[in-house]
Amino acid sequence: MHPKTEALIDELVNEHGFERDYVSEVLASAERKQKIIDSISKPAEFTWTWDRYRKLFIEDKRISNGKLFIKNNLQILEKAENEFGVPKEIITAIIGVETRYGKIQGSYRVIDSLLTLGFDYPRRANFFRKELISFFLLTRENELNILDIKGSYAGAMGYGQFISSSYRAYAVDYDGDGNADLFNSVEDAIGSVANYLAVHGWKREGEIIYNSDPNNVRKIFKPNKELSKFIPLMFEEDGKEKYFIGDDNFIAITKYNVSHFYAMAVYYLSEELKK
Ligand SMILES: [Ca+2]
Repeated sequence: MHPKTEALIDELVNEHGFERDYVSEVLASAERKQKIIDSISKPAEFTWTWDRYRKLFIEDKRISNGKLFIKNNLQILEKAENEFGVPKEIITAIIGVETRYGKIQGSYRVIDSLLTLGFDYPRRANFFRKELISFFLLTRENELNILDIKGSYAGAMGYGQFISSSYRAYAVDYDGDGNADLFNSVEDAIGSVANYLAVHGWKREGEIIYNSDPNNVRKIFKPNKELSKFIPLMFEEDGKEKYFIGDDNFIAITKYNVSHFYAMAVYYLSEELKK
């Protein structure tokens, strides 16, 4: 048994009311996997160039499937757009970048990922240990079999790849069956992505990025304090340096995934989906 198992079992039993036998069995069935540590240690966001990253996400198939996704889910996307102020192309682009519109939701058992990272990935062990506890709570609340649920190597789940704490906090039932199911209900996924962005600062009719050049960046950043939350961005694209200012809604996308590449890819894809 891993030396950290005992304390985790105690916490789940004493603070969250789980049966000791259940927790012990689940943790004994979970497998620690080196591949999970290896994957999280070299994410594309930090080791790839922007050109490589961009070409992975902004390509014909993802664009055409995104347009099809909008066509097939237009009514629910418009409902979410009206309610949360997040354009249908942005909701679609996030689901497209995360899982190719729900097709690739991840092949790791979430219990394995969270146990591995919560116990044996010191840099972010506290974070993943908390997610592991949230995962126990989530599966209890939603009556899911904790050993069956699959997701990414980092424990992200469903169409929009929500981690457990986000699932519990921001998932909404958008098809009216009384249950927020981000694995099987595209309606729930659409509502939940929009809700997540709205809660994290998305502004209705707001801007995502401005094109800029180095001189403009300096001008914008000079004395105006109100603008200090904006992010200056430089991307090397096809051998050229391109300058942007990330506005409120760019920042909101980075709350979904902290990478600037990620937010920019979502933005680019959303623009393609409008064409
Ligand atoms: Ca539902």
